[in-house]
Amino acid sequence: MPERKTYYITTPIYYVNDVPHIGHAYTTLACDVLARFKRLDGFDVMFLTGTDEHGQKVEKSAAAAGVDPQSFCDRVSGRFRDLVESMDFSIDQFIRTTEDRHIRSVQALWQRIEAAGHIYKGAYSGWYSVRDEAFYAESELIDGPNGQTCAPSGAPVEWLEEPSYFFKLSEWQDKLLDFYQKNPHFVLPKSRMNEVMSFVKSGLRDLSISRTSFNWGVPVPGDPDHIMYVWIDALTNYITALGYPERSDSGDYQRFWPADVHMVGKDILRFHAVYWPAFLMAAGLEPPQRVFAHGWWTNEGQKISKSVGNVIDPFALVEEFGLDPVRYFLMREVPFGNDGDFSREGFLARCNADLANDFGNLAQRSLSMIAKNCGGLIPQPGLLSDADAVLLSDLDKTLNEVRVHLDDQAIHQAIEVIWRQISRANGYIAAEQPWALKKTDPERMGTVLYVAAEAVRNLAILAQPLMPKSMAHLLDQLAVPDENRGFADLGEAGRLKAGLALPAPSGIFPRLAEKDAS
Ligand code: ME8
Repeated sequence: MPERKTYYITTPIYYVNDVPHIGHAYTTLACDVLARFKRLDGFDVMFLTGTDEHGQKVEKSAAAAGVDPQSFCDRVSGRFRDLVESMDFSIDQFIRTTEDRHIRSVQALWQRIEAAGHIYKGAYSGWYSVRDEAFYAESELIDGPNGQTCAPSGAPVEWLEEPSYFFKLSEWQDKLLDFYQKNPHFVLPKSRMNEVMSFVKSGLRDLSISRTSFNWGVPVPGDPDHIMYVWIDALTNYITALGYPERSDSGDYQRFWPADVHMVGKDILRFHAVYWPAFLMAAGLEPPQRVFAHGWWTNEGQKISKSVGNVIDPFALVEEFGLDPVRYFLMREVPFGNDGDFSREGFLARCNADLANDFGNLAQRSLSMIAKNCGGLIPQPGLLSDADAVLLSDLDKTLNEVRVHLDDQAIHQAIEVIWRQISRANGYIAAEQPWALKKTDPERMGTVLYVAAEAVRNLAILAQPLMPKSMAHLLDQLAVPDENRGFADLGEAGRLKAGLALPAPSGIFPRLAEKDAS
């Protein structure tokens, strides 16, 4: 039997200096949708998330909270795990950079890069931002709000002078440009690939990769006064999870590396698209296949920030409106890759229009007419009319269209394809008027309701990655067995059997409203 195709997708590992907010939920959700889609499409999937626990920022946050760094990390990492539960993320692994396996892995990678001659010892003097955990050139700095000099992100910077190990990044300019040219889709969206290329073309300076002024991190092998730069530590998580270095010649590393997609926010693209492939190539390892940089969420038009006090809590949102509307809105509202704004009004309008009206209505009227007019049994279809055949054959083409979009991580376009079919199916029912056929032509009514039920079944299977719980509930109502919910069951292969008894229908998408407005 041929080996199954594999798919390895990762989220950034999140800093534990802060509790999870909607931005973190968004990135992991996008990966969850892609991972679920690939599993249903027959792939062997590895979906990784976790927490980034070292570095000066975390050390400072722990000190401010008055606890030792490890206890602090345990506590906040636990909240990111809770988010996985709360949002039904189908992860295969949760990695923490304080785990022993990871410390071994980072040290092994360092030694390999060093042995290949890409690391030297020197002294760093320059600007550093603890909030970004990043070094900046003088030319990159901007004037901040209070006349302070800031990083381009607006984060404060400080002047550093200390002994440091360096990675010879300056030697990687041509090799990276060559790699991008050969892999023009390495970074998506395309505009982000252009940004990365112009950054690299503008010249690369050697990168300071160790610090001596704090302790919370992985010691440099053979020189424990130096703590590794938190980004070399963090990026390595993607191979630690596959068993690097001990099991790098067999098992998961062989099966899943290079990763299919590193999903990141646009803030951390440079680390993933410049430093990470350079580190890997320097160690003689393959770079990942794709880095997708998505956009930034604001809240009612404002930058989300703890100090403004407008952080959107994903736990509270799910508690208030239920999980699947939240999953749907985040993935559908904004073209994936662009920035987006969260507003409660926009949320309610979108969910009511697309879920309660479009999909909910299609499911509800098809199922309730079968319950009422066909004794709750899937009707026997007669000869198919042109309209029936067109609807079914359009549905058969949907998977391919969705697949093409999701291979480019164009999640919103995949959703649009599904919703176009929902709207066609609603149009079909409106045109065929099965309710009017009950008296005039019950046999034709049976055919129309059969085709409508098939449309619901196919669309529910396709929408599972997006809204797993609601779609499971809908497929239960169509009495589709658990083992017949994969993409192999779409179309002819899984057609509903006439005479199948359905449970009593119940709504899947209640209309949402502000509490005080109802
Ligand atoms: O950068 N909108 O961790 P982090 C959209 N530890 N996405 C957002 C967002 C927003 N407003 N805010 C955060 C780190 N994100 C490093 C990563 S990986 C080897 C190390 C998401 O906790 C987005 O994915 O600061 C962003 O890239 C990530 O959270 C930053 O998380």
